[in-house]
Amino acid sequence: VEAKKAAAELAITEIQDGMIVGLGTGSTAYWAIQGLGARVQNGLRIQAVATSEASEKLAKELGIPLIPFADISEIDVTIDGADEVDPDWHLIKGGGGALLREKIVAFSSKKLIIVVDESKVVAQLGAFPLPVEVVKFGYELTIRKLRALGCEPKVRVADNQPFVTDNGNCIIDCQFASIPSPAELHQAINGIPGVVENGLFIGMARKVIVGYKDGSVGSL
Ligand code: A5P
Repeated sequence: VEAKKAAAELAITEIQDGMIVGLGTGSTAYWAIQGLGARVQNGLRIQAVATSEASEKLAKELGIPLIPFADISEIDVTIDGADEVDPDWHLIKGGGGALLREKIVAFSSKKLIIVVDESKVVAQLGAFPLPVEVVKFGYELTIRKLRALGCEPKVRVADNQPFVTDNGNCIIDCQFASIPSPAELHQAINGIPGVVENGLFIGMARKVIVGYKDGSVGSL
């Protein structure tokens, strides 16, 4: 907890009056939203968009003003977590199932700040199974095409049912032996009809803040 909180607290120091802020999802982004809530209560004036229903609910509880996507063209800063970060700042995201909304928000953000604890930093992506969001229609076929890319695909289950995303889709967790060429794999996966989006975030992060067990922080 300390490591995640420390990283999140450093990240929110970048947020200033008047900004439109993207709120990430997960247990690290949670601390960023908490910290922003406290600053808003102390007079910080921001407007926010959320990357999941869970984060939207938390923001509302904390009194962070939310703005409809229709009213914005760009987001100033988004603060989000990740499941893996490599030395090129490529990411695997979607462990929490929010990868599609996270990628939509990240793509329209001037700056994406990633907050992680040290356990997420890897030399090469792929030990964490890559989450892929797929539509339910014909997903047995979609899964075969994913397997043909060289992974062991598994339908994500929650409470003995296939997990359903905020967008009404399924998540297939794809275990590759390793992911030596993340950009190519990203293209190949998104080229399969039935795939909505995958959890590889290539060249999107502009800053990575790493929190350590002793509460110290550093940049990657
Ligand atoms: C949510 O879909 C993910 O992309 C999260 O950003 C990721 O799982 C990180 O979550 P934690 O901070 O809880 O590890």
